[in-house]
Amino acid sequence: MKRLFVFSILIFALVTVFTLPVTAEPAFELRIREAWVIPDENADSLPLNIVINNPMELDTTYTLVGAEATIGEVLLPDASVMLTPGLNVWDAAGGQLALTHIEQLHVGDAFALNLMLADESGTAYDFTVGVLIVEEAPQPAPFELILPWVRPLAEVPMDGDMSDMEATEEAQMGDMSDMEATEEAQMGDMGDMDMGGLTAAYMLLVNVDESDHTLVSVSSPIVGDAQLHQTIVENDVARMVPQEDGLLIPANGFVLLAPGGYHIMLINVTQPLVEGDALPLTLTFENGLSWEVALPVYDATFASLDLQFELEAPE
Ligand SMILES: [Cu+2]
Repeated sequence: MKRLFVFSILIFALVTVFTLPVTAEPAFELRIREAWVIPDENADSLPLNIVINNPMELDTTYTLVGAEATIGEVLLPDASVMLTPGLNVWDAAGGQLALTHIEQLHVGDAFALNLMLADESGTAYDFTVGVLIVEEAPQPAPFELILPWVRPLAEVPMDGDMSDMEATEEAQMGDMSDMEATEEAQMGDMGDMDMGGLTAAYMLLVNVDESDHTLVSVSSPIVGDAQLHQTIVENDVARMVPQEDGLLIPANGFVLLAPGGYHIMLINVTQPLVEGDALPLTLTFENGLSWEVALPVYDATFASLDLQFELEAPE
């Protein structure tokens, strides 16, 4: 880990100005399509395939100044890598980014890739992408993710039996009198009660298609039960309502999944989720279309949430 750190700092110093802040703001406007790596035991390094939409209307070009992943060392090409306005496809043909000194890659798993970006003015941004480990490239779909994240989960129950805990959880939900009692606070309470295996996923899900789509189900190989929920506050009481009809994403529009609102409830998670991990997730839509993504694990702040709410509907 120390070596990775030195590596990224070196890149930082060589490629860009020295005034970049150490802690950068997340890059909110960038939209993730697909990101994947295909394991190959015989290769010294593996290409990192990433498709990112940098919205045209913002007319901003970013330079990649560093990249790191806990799973291995990220190699940057000698030439500077740019995110130009429009769709950016970094793939094996493009030879942009590669992974080397890889610890372990299991097909079906995922990891987080942290990219450090700088815009033309030298302002730095953090951009975290969940990368799928797959046997073949995932099918493209007319969707994009902005700031996807999964709340970390320190522990999971040893016996894997959550039936009693779920019953307790339901009881808990009906009795929230605090205005701040979102599902986040509820999870905090559950954590205190030693309720493992339960967390939530959030994102801004953009539909770039000309027709409406409805997200009807979600699944993950390491999640027993993933449900679409909405937290609703009535008479100062917060409760989570399963969205039986799914989540509608209007044509060329988006739906925001954020603490206190819509979210993907992850129940019976079988592995701890720590920063540096990513959760592989399959989103299935009403027409049978499914989209494989990976959501990076970290604890986003409420400050960043405000910015998400300020985003305007995509063109
Ligand atoms: Cu929930």
